[in-house]
Amino acid sequence: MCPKFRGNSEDWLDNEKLARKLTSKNKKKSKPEQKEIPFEESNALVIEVFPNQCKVLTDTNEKILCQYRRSVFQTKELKERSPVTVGDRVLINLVSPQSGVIEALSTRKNRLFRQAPDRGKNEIHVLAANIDLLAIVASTQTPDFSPGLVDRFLVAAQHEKIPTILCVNKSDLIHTPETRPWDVYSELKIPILEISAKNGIGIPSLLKQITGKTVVFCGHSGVGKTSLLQKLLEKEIGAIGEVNATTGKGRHTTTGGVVLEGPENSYWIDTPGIREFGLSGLEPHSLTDYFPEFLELGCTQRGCIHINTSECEAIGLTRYQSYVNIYKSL
Ligand SMILES: Nc1nc2c(ncn2[C@@H]2O[C@H](COP(=O)(O)OP(=O)(O)OP(=O)(O)O)[C@@H](O)[C@H]2O)c(=O)[nH]1
Ligand SMILES: [Mg+2]
Ligand SMILES: [Zn+2]
Repeated sequence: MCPKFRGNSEDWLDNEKLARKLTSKNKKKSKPEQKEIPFEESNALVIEVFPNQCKVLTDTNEKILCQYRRSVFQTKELKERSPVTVGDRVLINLVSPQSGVIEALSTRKNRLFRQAPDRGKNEIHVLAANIDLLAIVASTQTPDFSPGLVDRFLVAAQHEKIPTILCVNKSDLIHTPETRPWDVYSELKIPILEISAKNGIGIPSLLKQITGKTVVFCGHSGVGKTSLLQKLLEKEIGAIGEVNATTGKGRHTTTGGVVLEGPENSYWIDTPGIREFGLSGLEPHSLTDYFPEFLELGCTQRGCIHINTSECEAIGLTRYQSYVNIYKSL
């Protein structure tokens, strides 16, 4: 149940019509100031987000449903699809024992975002905020390993200086030590863990990397993000869906990001599988900075942007096609 608000209705996101009416009446009123507060003044962590409200975990360990106060969320240069995201720190006020209102948003240390699908160029979807580590989850097969998505996550994470690991799940399904399409990432010094939620391979090393941290698990649908978190936490946490037997693709079983509490102040975030990761807030000419293996090339030294030229030494590198695809999408 939504908490009932008895104050100024223009403050509320779920009452858009009334809000518009009231604001048009009071046009001369100055804009409310954005309330961004330092971390120390926040008292709760956003653990789940719904269209008009979110669930928070308070510092006194209670789970409370909260509504948003409109004035708290002035738009920034890039409009966000939702007022808060999982991992946000907020200041809440209780309206009743189970419900509250968000009074202010704490300044974020980082945010992992993509272009919001089906919205304008300037609208973004923030997958999570205040992240210590991004765990990009992929699978050896069903669905097939997808380097394009891994590269996009790497660029987005590097843009926000978020450390990253690559978890290649379903390692129980590969039996021969043939060359692996993820080998290129170990050359780039990205920690790779070949793991299996099914038989537990690699789970202890993964635990070592993520304990005590806020870690967001991202990747395509069906790669086993929820299965991994279930294995790590040794309890039921949410639905796990069979992949489609014909296409080998996941069925988008997890539908919203959720923060799960792990050992020793760990906060692990399960996210829904994504189809596309459109990069946002990036200049095409700066893209080479995100492909460290390009930097040493002679053509880079000569100012080459690695697009539409036969003199380019980047052609033939493993991630060249990824680079071109991302460049063109920008
Ligand atoms: N063989 C094998 N199957 C696995 C492994 N991990 C998960 N699966 C299976 O993969 C399918 C998808 O698992 P989920 O955990 O729902 O995948 P997800 O990444 O959370 O998917 P979305 O929520 O749709 O994004 C299920 O049938 C799991 O049983 C694994 O290590 N090995
Ligand atoms: Mg899932
Ligand atoms: Zn070049």
